[in-house]
Amino acid sequence: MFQSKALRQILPFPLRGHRGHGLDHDPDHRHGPEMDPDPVALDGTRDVSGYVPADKIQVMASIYAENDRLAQATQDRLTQSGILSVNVMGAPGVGKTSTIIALTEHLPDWHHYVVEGDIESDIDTRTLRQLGVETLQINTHGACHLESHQIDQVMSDFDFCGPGLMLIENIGNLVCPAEMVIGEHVKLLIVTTTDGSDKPYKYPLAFEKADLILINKADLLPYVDFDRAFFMAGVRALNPTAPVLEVSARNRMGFEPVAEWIRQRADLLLP
Ligand SMILES: Nc1nc2c(ncn2[C@@H]2O[C@H](COP(=O)(O)OP(=O)(O)OP(=O)(O)O)[C@@H](O)[C@H]2O)c(=O)[nH]1
Ligand SMILES: [Mg+2]
Repeated sequence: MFQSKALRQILPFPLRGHRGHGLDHDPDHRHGPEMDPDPVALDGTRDVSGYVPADKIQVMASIYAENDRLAQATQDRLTQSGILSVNVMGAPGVGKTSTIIALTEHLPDWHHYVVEGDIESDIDTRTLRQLGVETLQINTHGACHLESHQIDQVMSDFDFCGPGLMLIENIGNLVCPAEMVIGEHVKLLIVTTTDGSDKPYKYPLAFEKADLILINKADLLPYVDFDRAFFMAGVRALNPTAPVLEVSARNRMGFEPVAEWIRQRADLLLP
């Protein structure tokens, strides 16, 4: 069953949610401590997410507190430098790097600073550097999301030469990156027409937390069965306000309103 009442209300059929990311309670809740100790649901399906004993709650809380403190310090430093930071999230291959390239082209008067997060390799970093974009690489060697201490470490390696835009490509993953703040002003979530319109229902936290949602690969809409109405019903049940825009990063289509939204955010959040 869905933890989110809003999703339960709009669905005509029962689906199973991720218990570790309940949306009806503490919005900062992460893995573990609040889970139902009985892993067997009424419909007979088994929750294998694991129950964490109460004596571990304190340890989890302190880990996230330190992450959040460092993230706030990074955000403050970027704000003072006039740099808007964007946490670019989405599943592998949705077009995060392609979108970053499109955004640098659509905001040509800004300085661009990119952090590339990957489990392994520097393929995307090399692509961006070849285009002249200042890019630093973080490899997590297994971890499914970036953390704020990693951003804090690369901040001093940037040669900040003025106000601008910092784009942080998180690890390709629609689950874990949504749980962590890493110093961003804005969470940008990218999904694609090719991945199906059921993603808000299956991965609700990312949609709930997003400030801006892009549906990429819009050029492929004629060839896939992406159901806009079903997708939007799920998004709006979780997130009533985030703009949802269709783009094609490959064809550089639809990015004018995205760039304008980013300009407005910078006007709002930066001195
Ligand atoms: N048709 C189409 N293909 C796209 C579009 N955007 C990206 N692609 C293709 O999708 C593939 C993945 O794009 P990337 O930008 O590397 O995606 P990513 O999310 O950065 O991938 P990872 O870093 O591996 O998680 C590439 O082959 C792109 O050319 C689009 O708008 N339309
Ligand atoms: Mg990439």
